[in-house]
Amino acid sequence: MKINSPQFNLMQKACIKASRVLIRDFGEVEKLQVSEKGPGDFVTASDKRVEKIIINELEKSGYSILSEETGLIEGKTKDKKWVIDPIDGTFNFLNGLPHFAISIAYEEKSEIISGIIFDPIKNEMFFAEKGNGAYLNNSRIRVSNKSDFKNSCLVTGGPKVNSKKREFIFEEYQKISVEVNSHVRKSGSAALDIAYVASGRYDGYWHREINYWDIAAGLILVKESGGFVESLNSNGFLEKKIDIIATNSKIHKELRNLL
Ligand code: LIP
Repeated sequence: MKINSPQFNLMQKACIKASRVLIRDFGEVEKLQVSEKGPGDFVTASDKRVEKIIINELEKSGYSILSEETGLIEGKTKDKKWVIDPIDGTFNFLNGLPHFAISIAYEEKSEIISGIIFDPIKNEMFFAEKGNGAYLNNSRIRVSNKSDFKNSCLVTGGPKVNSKKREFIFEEYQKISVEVNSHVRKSGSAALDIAYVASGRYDGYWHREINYWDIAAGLILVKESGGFVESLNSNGFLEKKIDIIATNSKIHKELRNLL
């Protein structure tokens, strides 16, 4: 592994520590599926538990922290920030589906410098750092080489139940599905969707109204693996709800033109 910065080492330590609890809690969720009350409250508590472990580790740095459950914690060092999603794919987790991840990114002056997306069940750690490449566990990763848009494998997510753009998002999904012979997937974890684009498993990803913490670590993964990622919003990635497209570069234009 070629990444050894202090920020990366701290993120990785926090991630591994939190993943032990996450794996244990997932075992519990599977048992709760069959109970009368169901796993709802337990999952909410687990999300918070995992977040606390990560924050406790990362706050040693003095940087600011933006996390899904807690929001923004101002640090002493204002232009350095951790962006955390303790469980990305919460609904999968709740349903006992083994497809979710811990996502942590390190941001400096509004730019993501490094990131980790860890799927603890499959034991797959995707990580990248600016200028130092992207990796899955011990191997270097690259985006796919496909340029034939009609045969590309795409992934998306949403819309949220309360989205004002719900109809539009469904129509867009249908329009794009037709163009790629129905090869559009919905996995329920945005972080893993982007990590899979970075590792060549998917050729492209788009998502309307996604939160920054869901995709922050993915941004550097796609860039460092040779892909192309952009926000469709006028405020770029500073928007509260981001419209994102991330591809292997080769099919970018075709997908972009449909959005
Ligand atoms: C979820 C995403 C999912 C997306 C949802 C949501 P959470 O994140 O990863 O793919 O469609 O809008 O944001 O809530 O599980 O961290």
